[in-house]
Amino acid sequence: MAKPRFIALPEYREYPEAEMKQRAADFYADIRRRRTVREFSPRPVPREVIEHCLLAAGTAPNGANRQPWHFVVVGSPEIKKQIREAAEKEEREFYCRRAPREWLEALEALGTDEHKPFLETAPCLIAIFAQGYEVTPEGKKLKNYYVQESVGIAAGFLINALHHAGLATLTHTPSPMGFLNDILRRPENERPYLLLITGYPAENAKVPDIHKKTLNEIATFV
Ligand code: IYR
Repeated sequence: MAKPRFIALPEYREYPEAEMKQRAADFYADIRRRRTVREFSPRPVPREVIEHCLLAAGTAPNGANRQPWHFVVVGSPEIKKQIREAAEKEEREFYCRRAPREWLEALEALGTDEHKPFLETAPCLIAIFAQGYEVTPEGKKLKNYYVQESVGIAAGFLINALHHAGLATLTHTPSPMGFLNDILRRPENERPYLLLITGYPAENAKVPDIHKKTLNEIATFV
């Protein structure tokens, strides 16, 4: 058993209460501006921005610090085309056959359908993979813990970091999305978790007129 090694908490900052309140309010004001966008501009995004956002995502708390994620950043038009074709095939199945009526009704307000042009228009698709286990250099399988939670938190950090940098995102989950393993040549221990479409919104991008629940609806103080 490895002995735990501790260091003094580095870089924690407490703010004076007034500043704390202002920061909390400012953060909410900024994150509430984020909207999922389905119409993207083809303008390229700086690689350095994506790199910093991925580093931010990689700081997410996670099970046993295994960091059970891998991000594939797709900028290649050929690979984007392959992903679009495979995703639209699944989506056609979903919208025309598999989806129960109740699910389609729930999606009505969003105006989504089986056409996914953004998979080619957007400059950057970030495929997020979850690693169910690790393979040691000796070829031994090492189980990971709280994989779904960990990768979900990292995806949240990533969406937040991209928004903070001024980029729009769309969380896209064609189902099933095993085709991402084939196209992106990811190993057996990784499962696609989310495809994060990233870029600038198209000039006249429109979003559905939907609203968030109130604090009373989402929280209880006891
Ligand atoms: N994956 C499909 C359907 C879809 C499902 C949910 I839940 C959404 O919030 C949005 C879409 C699609 O991407 O169209």
